[in-house]
Amino acid sequence: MQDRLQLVEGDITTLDVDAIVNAAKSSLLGGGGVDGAIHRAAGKELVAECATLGGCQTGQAKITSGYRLKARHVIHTVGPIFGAEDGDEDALLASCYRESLKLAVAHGLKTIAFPSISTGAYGFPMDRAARIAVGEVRAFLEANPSIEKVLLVCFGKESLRIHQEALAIES
Ligand code: AR6
Repeated sequence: MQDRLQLVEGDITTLDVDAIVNAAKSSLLGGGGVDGAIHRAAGKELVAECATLGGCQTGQAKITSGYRLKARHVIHTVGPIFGAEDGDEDALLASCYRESLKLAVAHGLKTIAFPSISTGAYGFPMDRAARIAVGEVRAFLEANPSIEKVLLVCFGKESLRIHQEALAIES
């Protein structure tokens, strides 16, 4: 199990995987942070496809092509805004991971990379978010043997340290 869930430090836009997950906003029309980086790297065809999708609700996910990215697809999910979801933040964040992985399975994808959803502009404490991510991905992998590898991409050393701790606590 452990080897199917891995931590990597770096920029998610560079990864050669079946899908990278985008921490998007509900319009799906691009923004700052990882969303901005993914749209810049993929090229403007990505926002054109996103514009056909009718947005996305918090905790849900939608899939597009990856265009100029090495990743074949982008799975766009909308994380909760910490403190603005009537106490449903944890459940909505867990839903982001689960719904993204369900989409991956439905499209026959085997390798998926996630950023730390909601922990930038949306203000989710990273230690709490990392424990939810690890717990949710582990549970999903146990039930879904078709997924070969899930990467949790840590943007910087501090993020890597926090995710290593979460992995140790949740194992
Ligand atoms: N690769 C991997 N992780 C990254 C990268 C990257 N290139 N760039 C940033 N991160 P955020 P959110 C990390 O703010 O909190 C956008 O404007 C970052 O350090 O990108 O879900 C959207 O349009 C942080 O840990 O996403 C929405 O409006 C994590 O990615 C809103 O921000 C998430 O930070 C979404 O906010």
